[in-house]
Amino acid sequence: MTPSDMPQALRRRILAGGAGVLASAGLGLLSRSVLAQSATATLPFVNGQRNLVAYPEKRPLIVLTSRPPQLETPFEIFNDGIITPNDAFFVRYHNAGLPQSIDADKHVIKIGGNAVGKPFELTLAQLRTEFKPVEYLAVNQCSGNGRGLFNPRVTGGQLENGAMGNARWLGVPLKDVLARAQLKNSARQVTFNGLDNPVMDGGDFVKALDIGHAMDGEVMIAYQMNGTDIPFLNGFPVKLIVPGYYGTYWVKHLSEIEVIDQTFDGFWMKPAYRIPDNDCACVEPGTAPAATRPIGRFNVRSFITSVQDGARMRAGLLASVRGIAFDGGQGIREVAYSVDGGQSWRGAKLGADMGRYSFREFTFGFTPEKGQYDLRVRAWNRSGQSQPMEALWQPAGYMRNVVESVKVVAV
Ligand SMILES: Nc1nc2c(c(=O)[nH]1)N[C@H]1C(S)=C(S)[C@@H](COP(=O)(O)O)O[C@H]1N2
Ligand SMILES: [Mo]
Repeated sequence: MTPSDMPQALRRRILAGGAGVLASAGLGLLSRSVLAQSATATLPFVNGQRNLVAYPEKRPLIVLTSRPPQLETPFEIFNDGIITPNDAFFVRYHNAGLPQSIDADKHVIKIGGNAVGKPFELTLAQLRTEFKPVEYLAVNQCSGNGRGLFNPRVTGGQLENGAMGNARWLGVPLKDVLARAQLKNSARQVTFNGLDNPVMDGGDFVKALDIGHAMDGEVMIAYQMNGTDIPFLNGFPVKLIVPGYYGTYWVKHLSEIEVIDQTFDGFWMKPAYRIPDNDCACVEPGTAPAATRPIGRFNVRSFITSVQDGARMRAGLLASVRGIAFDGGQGIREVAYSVDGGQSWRGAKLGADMGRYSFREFTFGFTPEKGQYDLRVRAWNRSGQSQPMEALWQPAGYMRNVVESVKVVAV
């Protein structure tokens, strides 16, 4: 992002916040020094060369696109802890018209639609003071996390597995806010819009949930992430949290909520963000699904985080291998590991349960002899769902959850 691409709000907020480097160096100097320091990463697929750039409030992250900003978390960071730090959390936008300035004190959320009896506006101050707050950990994951690894390849953002993160969200249940709007019996869906806009007409990013889901008491309007303001690029000052569901529903810079008497069919619900309407949400590679439905909950995933593919290990030395697992909200029941490419499996040790929407840590010990190893992990959730050994395929490149392989050599 060059300084002229950078929304005013980012500048002002950072400058006002007194981040030393920016304030003293000035933006022109900053962008040159960022460029001078910029590192690169090579993701494990063809055309996987990426720049690492530090955007405002962010450490250097993997740049997928700069207009709008789309940033992926370098995978090693997931080994630092169960919570993904705000400055390392991935960023995804669809439209390049980011808000020019957001004054949290003036921000309002408009609640309306043809299925409410009493439309109203809510300020951030009201949200913070007039409702009972709730807090929980939950993973946000982009539908296309891992899309770059699809084989055959599919179009769309070519991500490795860094378009996910786990954070502690503090906010107010959407249910309590909607309860003030006097919902009519005709209420069928609730739509959500944020302050970002398309640069040309059409395609505003609006998402919808069924009324029962919106009123489940868990869907949250969050105003804090990991104990502090939500970073601008992650949706400051308020963001919808839909635990267990793909990130596409987690609308950022939330400004408009409408309760409507029909199924919303805006572009981002139809035809975008749909999956094959069958049990595996998959089709034969290269074919199109006969019918589709909107994408929903996460499937089960697990990753080794302490060892990267291609790493060298010390032969004869006990290595403690660590990783994370998560699912769409049942909670993780079991993680198994293999060091021989899936021939034989043993149970890994689960870490503390931080809630059924959070990453769950696991560990296992492994003393390699000299030679090559193919490490794999596979998780099950509490309803017995797991991960496929061979990757499933679908044309949009969503929902990758194959048992990944980490090849290491012990010397
Ligand atoms: N306002 C707005 N909210 C949005 C989007 C967007 O383009 N605009 N993208 C969605 C998608 S697809 C994802 S994966 C998540 C990413 O959240 P993050 O950028 O905070 O990581 O934001 C969602 N919310
Ligand atoms: Mo996404």
